[in-house]
Amino acid sequence: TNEEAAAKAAATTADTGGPTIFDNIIAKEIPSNIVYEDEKVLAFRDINPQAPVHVLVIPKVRDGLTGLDKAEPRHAEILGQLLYTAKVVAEKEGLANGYRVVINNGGEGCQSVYHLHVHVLGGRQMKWPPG
Ligand code: IU
Repeated sequence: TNEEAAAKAAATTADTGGPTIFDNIIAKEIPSNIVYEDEKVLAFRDINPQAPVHVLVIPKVRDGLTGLDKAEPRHAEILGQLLYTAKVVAEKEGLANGYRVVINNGGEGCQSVYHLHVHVLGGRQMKWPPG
């Protein structure tokens, strides 16, 4: 199925610590649909939305955060900013009836881009458990 293929693709993407497409998005070498931006974080619409609203919130400087599993005490502030920005984005997008915030981590978590990002999904009824 498509879902299995996606999971497999994600699981075979390695955390190399090298540059990712998000570097190009941050540098605005690749256009993105920006929803929110400040000094530290960027929020832009996912190119392959899984809900009517699907925004990614990322740190502008990766600082070793290829994934959540690499978090260290020094990252506490940016981690808080990412989560807080998820709330700001949800509000801005009018998700008053609820929304979901997701961080995929590693192969089994279906992570495909190794630059920490928080997904904000909303605008439809979510299901539980997630796939
Ligand atoms: P994941 O949690 O690592 O699987 O999320 C990566 C997301 O980045 C995924 O939802 C992609 O659709 C999205 N994305 C994007 O918005 N723009 C891109 O150029 C690429 C991926 I490559």
